[in-house]
Amino acid sequence: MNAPVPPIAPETDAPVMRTTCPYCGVGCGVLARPDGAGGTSVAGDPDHPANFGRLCSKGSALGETLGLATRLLHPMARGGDGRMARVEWDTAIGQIAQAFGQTIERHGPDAVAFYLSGQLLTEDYYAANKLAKGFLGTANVDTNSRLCMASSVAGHRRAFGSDTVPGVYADLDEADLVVLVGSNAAWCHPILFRRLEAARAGRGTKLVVIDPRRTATGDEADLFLPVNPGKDTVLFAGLLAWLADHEALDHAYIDAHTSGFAQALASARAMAPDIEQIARETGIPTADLVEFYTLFTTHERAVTCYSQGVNQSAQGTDKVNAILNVHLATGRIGRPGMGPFSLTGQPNAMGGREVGGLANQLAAHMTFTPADIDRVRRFWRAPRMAAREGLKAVEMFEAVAAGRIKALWIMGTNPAVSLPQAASAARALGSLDFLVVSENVATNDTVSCRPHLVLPALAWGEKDGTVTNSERRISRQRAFLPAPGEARADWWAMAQVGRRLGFDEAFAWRSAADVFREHAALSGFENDGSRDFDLGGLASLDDAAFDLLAPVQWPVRSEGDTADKRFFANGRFFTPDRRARFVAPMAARLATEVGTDVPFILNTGRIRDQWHTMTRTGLSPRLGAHLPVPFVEIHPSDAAQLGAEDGALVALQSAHGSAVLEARLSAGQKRGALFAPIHWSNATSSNARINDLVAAVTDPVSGQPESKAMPVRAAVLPVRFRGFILSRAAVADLPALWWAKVAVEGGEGYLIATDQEPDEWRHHAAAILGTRDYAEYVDAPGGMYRAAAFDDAGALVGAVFLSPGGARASWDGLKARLAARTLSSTGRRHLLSGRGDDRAAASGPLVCACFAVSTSQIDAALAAEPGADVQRLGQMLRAGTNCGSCVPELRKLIQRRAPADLATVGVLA
Ligand SMILES: Nc1nc2c(c(=O)[nH]1)N[C@H]1C(S)=C(S)[C@@H](COP(=O)(O)OP(=O)(O)OC[C@H]3O[C@@H](n4cnc5c(=O)[nH]c(N)nc54)[C@H](O)[C@@H]3O)O[C@H]1N2
Ligand SMILES: Nc1nc2c(c(=O)[nH]1)N[C@H]1C(S)=C(S)[C@@H](COP(=O)(O)OP(=O)(O)OC[C@H]3O[C@@H](n4cnc5c(=O)[nH]c(N)nc54)[C@H](O)[C@@H]3O)O[C@H]1N2
Ligand code: SF4
Ligand SMILES: [Mo]
Repeated sequence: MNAPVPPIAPETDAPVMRTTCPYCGVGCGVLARPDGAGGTSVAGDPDHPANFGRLCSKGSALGETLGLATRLLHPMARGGDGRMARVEWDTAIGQIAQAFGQTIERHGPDAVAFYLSGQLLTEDYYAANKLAKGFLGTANVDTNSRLCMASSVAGHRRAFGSDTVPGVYADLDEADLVVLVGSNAAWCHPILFRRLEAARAGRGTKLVVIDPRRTATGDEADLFLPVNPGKDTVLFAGLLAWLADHEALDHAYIDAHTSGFAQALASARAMAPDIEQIARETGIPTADLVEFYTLFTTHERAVTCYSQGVNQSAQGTDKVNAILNVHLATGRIGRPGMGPFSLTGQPNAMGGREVGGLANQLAAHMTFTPADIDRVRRFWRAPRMAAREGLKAVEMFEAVAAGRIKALWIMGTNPAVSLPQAASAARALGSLDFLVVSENVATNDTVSCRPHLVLPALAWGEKDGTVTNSERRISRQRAFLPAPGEARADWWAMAQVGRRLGFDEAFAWRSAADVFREHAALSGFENDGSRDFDLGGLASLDDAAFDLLAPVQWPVRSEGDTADKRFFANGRFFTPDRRARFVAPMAARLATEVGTDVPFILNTGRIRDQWHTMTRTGLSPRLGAHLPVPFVEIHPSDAAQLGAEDGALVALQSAHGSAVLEARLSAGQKRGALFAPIHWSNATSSNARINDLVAAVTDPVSGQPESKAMPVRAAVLPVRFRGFILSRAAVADLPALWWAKVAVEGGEGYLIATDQEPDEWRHHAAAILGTRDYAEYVDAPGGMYRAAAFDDAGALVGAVFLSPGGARASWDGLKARLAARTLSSTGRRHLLSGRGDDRAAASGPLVCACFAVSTSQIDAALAAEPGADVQRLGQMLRAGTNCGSCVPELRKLIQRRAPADLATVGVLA
């Protein structure tokens, strides 16, 4: 158990635990205080150097996601009848050891594999790699980071000889120019973005955003460059040539510390011969190109942050190197306020890279060279070292489908949703001889793929260990809740399997601290500065020191190492000749081109208040209120051509699958481009799993899939009725044509579409609302159906509402009623009339998730005070004053109302 952390709120007796947010790679410190009755309050840790007390909407809502209702609490095994039944942990461990052991005996070590996640703790990740690469003899260990950071890893290794993120967050405070490439940081790294906004307010930092669509982040930019999908390489090749032509190169740095410059410049010139050609290819107006190039030329303190718009593409590694090239050519790397900066997505994307979680890496940032293999073998005293790289995620699932991989252990990821060609991936899982899934939740699309065994893993608040954020800072995740049911740490389960296979000594860890010390020791083993990753100074922490470990950035080469944590200021890299390498960019082409039958290009990504496949954020009513349904963003002119009004259902179809999504008209889209979120799965919607459409095409260097440019066609899906269902309990087997599930206060909500007549819905409603008393209103000719059920106290417990037409009806009034738990008799009477409680009914979409402030409240405030700015809105409604994630949207609402010259607003402090 953890030693109690020094008291943080001395005025109360409640134990407060310092821990780390389990969502994005910003890695914010969290103070968690369980109330002893199943609830937990959370707040930002004012002393954590990633967030200094702030949390975004997702972090703030963590307390709402800790319930046990959806959790997997016991190991379950599939019996002969196909049903899952409880088994003892001991039996489960025996089954895995036997299945993996026998498969290796019969088919060799490469017939088994592990598919892991950047949401595992470093200790879990370390255990998996040691087991597979040292003791089972296979490097078939890959992770969802392949879908996330692999191109950055590959780009770093090509340029630096190591997978090193050179900079630190403080560089954003000290920069004069920040360029965000393929990053919607306002939504995906919100607290880091707020830090950047604060720096802009203080120092006037210029912000350039490069993205094919205008996002909440793009809205905040001084200069927004709407690059054509995939054309970042051309844009940065053009910048390299421009720097050369405008005498902005650092020749001394290039000569002393790099190689390959002349060739890279020649290739860049060939790719981007003149500004008109660059404008044509990138779709960026010439004047804006010149402005960007000039800004970069004249601002030495420049940081270029990049994320999935760069990584997730068929030429992602070249995009990364095109960015690294311009920083190397100007010597702007490793010094305060300058450098390239890969923003990592998951809370422990970096930790996974540190332990060698990718199939082409070995532990502690070593690779599959004979010397490294031998070093790791000696350290582990490994009987069966993997001798070569293993299969990368997409190849791994191809090998599963082809029957070459026969036993697979999935841990902390939901590949049936997140892999490209998700339906094929799910089918492949069903064909395995042995599939084990370690999960927090009892059901999701992967758990539905008929695993032989599912294992209950500890979740956030229960697990204990370390994670590393985007700036290489290691923070503790500490347990503040007891392990529920029979849930166990992932590292523990793997260590048990290792021991069952006969490797007692190698897997004798008693705690996360034991695993961490071994990991730290390996990083320092025969290192002497030859490898970037070094935690040698933490290798002998005792248990108490591990429990109290304060956030610390690597490298920590010796105890108390306080050297500057930036890399490469000294110009010494980790290549054999210690010089950085320029990489000549290759022609930038999309993997698959649009055509007449597939005229749209589908881009995919994230929304502000949901996390990936929604197994956790999907439980929070507050987070569900911002963007409740799966949608597709479409340019108004394209929508007009399709005949799609805002809110209509649109069917997308690709060569691989289809989805039905609600149209959101947005002038921020390019013509011919669509954007859809990745979050919905078959568990949360009838037909919105976006990766069913996305082809499994990968970058040739990194193996990362192209997730952001899939050719599709689109058509309006005519439906006769739209409506919703509200229910205290989840509803199984919805009889609707289309549905999406939304967490609502007091129960579950479903937004639905149907072609069935009101009369048919009378039967469905009876089944959904059960035997309880309910009132009905049927207007068959008018196409209206409404039913509402009440409990003995008269409170609303369920409702089914349908109305004719293709647009979604507002459900805010009814939602408020379900939450209320009591209802006046007038309220009940009004309910079926659809009039509802006016205040609640008029609330409209939620903008500020922290204080539940809706669009209509904001509109009302702006009507009352037309000159109100963001700060004033904060005073009036509290909107935007907590996490600030909604500030860009507030600004937009203000701009929409205000004449252009009134639209300037201050930045929140
Ligand atoms: N709210 C929220 N935050 C998250 C997550 C979440 O699920 N929800 N997930 C976390 C994880 S794991 C990750 S990896 C990060 C991802 O963080 P981001 O990378 O910021 O998020 P995405 O929405 O995937 O994609 C970023 C942008 O790339 C743009 N893009 C698409 N194609 C191109 C292109 O060719 N060039 C350029 N320049 N841009 C392009 C997209 O339009 C999109 O706006 O977010 C993390 N934070
Ligand atoms: N088209 C398209 N596809 C994408 C992306 C995209 O932008 N576009 N983005 C890609 C990226 S960057 C990412 S990171 C992936 C994310 O995709 P996934 O990793 O598949 O998404 P999650 O929902 O985070 O899945 C994590 C699962 O692990 C469980 N879990 C959480 N913590 C633990 C734990 O400690 N132990 C165990 N055993 N289980 C745990 C959760 O309940 C959940 O089911 O999606 C990728 N796929
Ligand atoms: S920015 Fe938000 S999601 Fe990311 S670590 Fe901080 S609180 Fe968590
Ligand atoms: Mo990610």
